[in-house]
Amino acid sequence: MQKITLYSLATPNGQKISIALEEMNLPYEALTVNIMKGEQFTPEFIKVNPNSKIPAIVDPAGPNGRPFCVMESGAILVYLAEKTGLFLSKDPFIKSETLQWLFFQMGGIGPMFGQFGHFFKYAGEKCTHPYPVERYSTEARRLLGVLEQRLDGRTFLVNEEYTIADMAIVPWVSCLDWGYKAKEHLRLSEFPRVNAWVERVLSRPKTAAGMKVCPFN
Ligand SMILES: N[C@@H](CCC(=O)N[C@@H](CS)C(=O)NCC(=O)O)C(=O)O
Repeated sequence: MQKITLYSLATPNGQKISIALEEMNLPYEALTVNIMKGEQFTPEFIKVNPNSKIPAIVDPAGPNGRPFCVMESGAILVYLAEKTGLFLSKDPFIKSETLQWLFFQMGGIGPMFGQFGHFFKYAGEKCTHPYPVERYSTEARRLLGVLEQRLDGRTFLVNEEYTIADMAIVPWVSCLDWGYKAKEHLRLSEFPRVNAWVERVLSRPKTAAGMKVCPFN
């Protein structure tokens, strides 16, 4: 099988895709796009992702047998799952539940945690008003509460099956601690089922390997 090219950086959105490539045993070549240096705006990368964001992939053997570019991490996860037949069940019930939690990440966890991280960790000098941190902390904790509830009696987000929904959400939740250093601020210990699920998911060797692809130097 020809190698997929992954354009990424070890941010939560990037990690989702390297986790999936590892877990699906797909051959790939990872190219780091340093978004701090503006490499997402080069003409070469814009041909792959017109939105200038990581992650993106090029599959040399796309749906019509020709090279195919895929942007948007949620769409990439679905594409890879359908290509391999892994981590997205064909059973309509399980498939819908997986997509619901994947979209919950794409529309909720990602944007809200991302804004939280921006104001909590990075924008301190530019914005001294407490409102953004308050707003996004409250929303981040609310979303963690939804996950805590969902994980009551479940091993993974969709019952006993490890799916692309877990792959999408775990990098964002773990980033609250290792990336944003917000463990105390968000009182993460109040979400024991979420913490146990993060540990369970990150103890999978391939998922752990995927977390380390395209590191920040
Ligand atoms: N909705 C997009 C979001 C991707 C995204 O925001 N990527 C960030 C890194 S985590 C990025 O490339 N930022 C560069 C920039 O905004 O210029 C996805 O899920 O793929």
